[in-house]
Amino acid sequence: MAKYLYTIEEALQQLYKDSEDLLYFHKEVPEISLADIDDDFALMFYRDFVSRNHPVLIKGGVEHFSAVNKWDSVYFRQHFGNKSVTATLTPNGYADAVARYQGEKYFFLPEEVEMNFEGFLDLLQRQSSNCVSYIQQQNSNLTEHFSELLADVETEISWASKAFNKSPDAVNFWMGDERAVTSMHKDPYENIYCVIDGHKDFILVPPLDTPYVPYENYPVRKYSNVRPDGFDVERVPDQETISWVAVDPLRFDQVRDYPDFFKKARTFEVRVGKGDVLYLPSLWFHHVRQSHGCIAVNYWYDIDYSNPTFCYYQMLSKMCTIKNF
Ligand SMILES: O=C(O)CCC(=O)C(=O)O
Repeated sequence: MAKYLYTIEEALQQLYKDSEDLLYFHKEVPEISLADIDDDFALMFYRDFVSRNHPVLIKGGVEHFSAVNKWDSVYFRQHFGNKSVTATLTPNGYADAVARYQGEKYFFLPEEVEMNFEGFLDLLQRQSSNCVSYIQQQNSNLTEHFSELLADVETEISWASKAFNKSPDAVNFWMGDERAVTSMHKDPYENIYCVIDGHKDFILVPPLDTPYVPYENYPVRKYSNVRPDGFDVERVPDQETISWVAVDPLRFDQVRDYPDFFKKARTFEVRVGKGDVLYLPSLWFHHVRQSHGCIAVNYWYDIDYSNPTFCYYQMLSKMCTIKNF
């Protein structure tokens, strides 16, 4: 059997040092402006960000969408009040997230409820305690269910489609309560995230810091019958447990449980404002908060599986998987 000269820990230290010196020395998400978007932008975007798997904030990147001047609660109520939408409901704002219930930790899925847009906007406005609503389906709901709104945005982002050499797999519409938080996770998608109204606050952690992002196995449950005075909890058929990120980057009371995350994982905080675009590269961990009634549209482009970066991160994930006894 081959004898390796270095331990996994030594190799990970080398990775940390090199990425600190070469990749993440700016410690922040670079910002460019709409003025930089010319005919050559796709090439520049690919060269400077996609090929480096590095996020970038494009200020005013979708300012030209008519949605930016049109979409808000009043507009939706006037024009699409009767339109059927699928909203998710939770008692605490945490959908697809870990929460304590009767003394145990579970991974909770939200309740999904079909209602008309007006009903959703009423819920949003009322902000009842123990009932947090969010339109957050990631099934290309904008193209599949809100096609009336497509004329106010674009079906794809031309410079991104050119750089990725494909069209998006999904275009998603988001609108929600400021209490609705998306817990830390990663996706196998190149994400072009556009804020139409309000703002979103992202906390990002690069995939190179996978060694410091703890995962645990949780039993899965689903909220049901969420209402101001309570909620029910259901088992989910065919889904007993899930492995999910155990840490919440805002919960400093978790420092003792997950010291490596708070000491070593590099976090990049970025606010995406009205009309701005965030390029969130595939496999970056992200945690997301929002202003009340924030509206966003994001374009998910499938990851390039033939790129060595994907294989490399797969290997890193395997190396860092710890056996739980
Ligand atoms: O906007 C959010 O709440 C979450 C966005 C997200 O997780 C994504 O686009 O992958």
